[in-house]
Formats: sequence, structure tokens, C-alpha cells
Amino acid sequence: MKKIILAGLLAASCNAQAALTVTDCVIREPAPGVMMTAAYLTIDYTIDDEVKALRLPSNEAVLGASVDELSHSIEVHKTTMKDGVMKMQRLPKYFLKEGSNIMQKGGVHIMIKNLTKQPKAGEAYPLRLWMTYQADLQCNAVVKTTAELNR
Ligand SMILES: [Cu+2]
Repeated sequence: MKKIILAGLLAASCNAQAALTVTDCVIREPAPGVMMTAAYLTIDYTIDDEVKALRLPSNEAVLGASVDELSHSIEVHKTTMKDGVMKMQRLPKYFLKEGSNIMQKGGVHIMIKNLTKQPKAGEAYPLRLWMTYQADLQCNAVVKTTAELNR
């Protein structure tokens, strides 16, 4: 309920620059037969007077994500290296710092598991990011091949 009130407060002022914006929203095309993939994006977080006025107890954080057309099993992951072995760990909360927060391969990313459909390069799917305090963020995630993403 608290979240709805805060979202209402944010929506109340018009023409203010958004405190949270999502760009470069992409999904990696999975290899044939592979039923999992990842999504990458950038969240810009501006702590403006309006955000300060909310007196949030902590920085804004991503709690999870959904791409309903592709999966019902999505987690925010963090990649770590331990003794030369790459491991992925679930992040229950991804705290945003002020400025650019880049979710990318080898770092924090959105893991899309148990694909109900294989996304193909060139397609696009609505992706929703669940935020702790402010309204959920949405972007249109474009599916790109690994080669395109490495460019
Ligand atoms: Cu992962």
C-alpha cells in the first residue's frame, strides 16, 4: 500500500524528469533447444529533490522482473568469480546507485529460466522491473544474437 502512495506522489508532479529510466533493454537469443537466457539493460537513477522528499529508508532497489510472454521463472543474478570459476548468485535486492546502473553479461543480469517460448532475434517483448518504492519500470526488450550483443 505504501508503494502505491509513493508512486502517486511521483506521478502528481508533471513535466519533472523521471528519476528512473531504462535504456538498452535487450534479451540474448538462446541457442536452439536451450530453455534459458538473460536480459540486459541500463537503469539511470537520478536522486532529485522529488526523490529526496520521499525520504526513502534506502536507495531504490530492483526486486525482480517479469517477461510474461517468455517465462514465469525470472531472477536477478550477480556473476562472481571464485578461484577462477564463474558462478551466478541470486540477488534478492539489487540496490541502485545514483547514475547509471548497467546490467550486463558477467555482472548483474536478469536470468530468464524455463522459457515457455524461444525468443528469436528481431523480436521484442515487454519487460517489467519490480521496484521497491517507486512504480515498476517497463521497457521493450529487443532480442539480439550473441554476435550482435558483442559488437
Ligand atoms: Cu544468471
